[in-house]
Formats: sequence, structure tokens, C-alpha cells
Amino acid sequence: MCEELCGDAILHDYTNTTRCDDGNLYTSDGCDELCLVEEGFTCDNVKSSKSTCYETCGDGLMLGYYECDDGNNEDGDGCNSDCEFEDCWTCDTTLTPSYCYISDNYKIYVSEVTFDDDKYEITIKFNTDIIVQEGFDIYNAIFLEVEGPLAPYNMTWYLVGSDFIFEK
Ligand SMILES: [Ca+2]
Ligand SMILES: [Ca+2]
Ligand SMILES: [Ca+2]
Repeated sequence: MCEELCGDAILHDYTNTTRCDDGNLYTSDGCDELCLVEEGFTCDNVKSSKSTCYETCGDGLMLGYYECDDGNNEDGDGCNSDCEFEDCWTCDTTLTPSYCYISDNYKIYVSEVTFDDDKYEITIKFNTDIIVQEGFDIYNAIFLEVEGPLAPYNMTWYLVGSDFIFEK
């Protein structure tokens, strides 16, 4: 049994999927400085050879090697089995996993939930820019309801940022 030397591109313990040797001691390329497979990566381990590491597609994590990662390897849901965008879909890749929706339809979706000082803050987004005519009562046009075991909840909502354009 040869001694394992990390970074020499020769992997003796090739059947252990948590181990790798990509020939360097750099991190963020899938195989870290201790020759451990990094989170979100998969390495192909060949006996006594250099490991080839690549970002895992379908685990929901975006590490910069794919267009999107919606947490699965299915086609037809906006982010395909190779983690590429699909036609007629838009994906919000700032979310983990990526959230994809059909571009043609106006939709509202929950984009973020944070908890602070006994309060939940829920950010709701439209999937596209919304143009509202001046004088339109947006606050009475949108009805929001939160359901749960402790309902009714006290709730306030307001528009955030400059994404809302009031057209004259
Ligand atoms: Ca490396
Ligand atoms: Ca991924
Ligand atoms: Ca998919």
C-alpha cells in the first residue's frame, strides 16, 4: 500500500467518494487542500490517477459552473437535466435552489422568508416588471392572507424598492 500524498495527482484510496486528488492544493475547485471532496461537487476517482471534479448538477447549490440548479435532474421545469436554462422559462438563480417560472405568465411567488424580533418578514415578488397606472389602488387590489395553526396573524405589507413603476 502506497502512502497517500495529497496534491500529487495520484489517488490510491480511489473507492472512497469523499476523497480526491486533483493535483493541487487549491480549494473551490471541488477537491480541497486536504484532498476531501468539497460540498456541491462530485469527483470521478480513477485508481492511481488524478481526480476530475465538477459541480454537482441537481443538488440545488449554485457554485458558478451552471446556468441554474433547481435541485433536480428533470427536464421541462425551466432548468434542464444539465442545469441549463430552458426556452420560455425564467429562473431566479439567487434563490437556493433556483426558482424557475414560465416567462409569459404573471405570477407572484415567495422569494425570501426571514425571522427577526418575533416577526417573520416574507418577501413576495412578481416574476416580471409590473406597470401600474397612476391612481390605481394597489393596496386594495392585492389581497394577501397567511394561513397556519395560530391564525389569524397580524400582518402588514408594503411595496419595497423602486421596482414598482407608476405610469402617468
Ligand atoms: Ca483542488
Ligand atoms: Ca449544483
Ligand atoms: Ca430541472
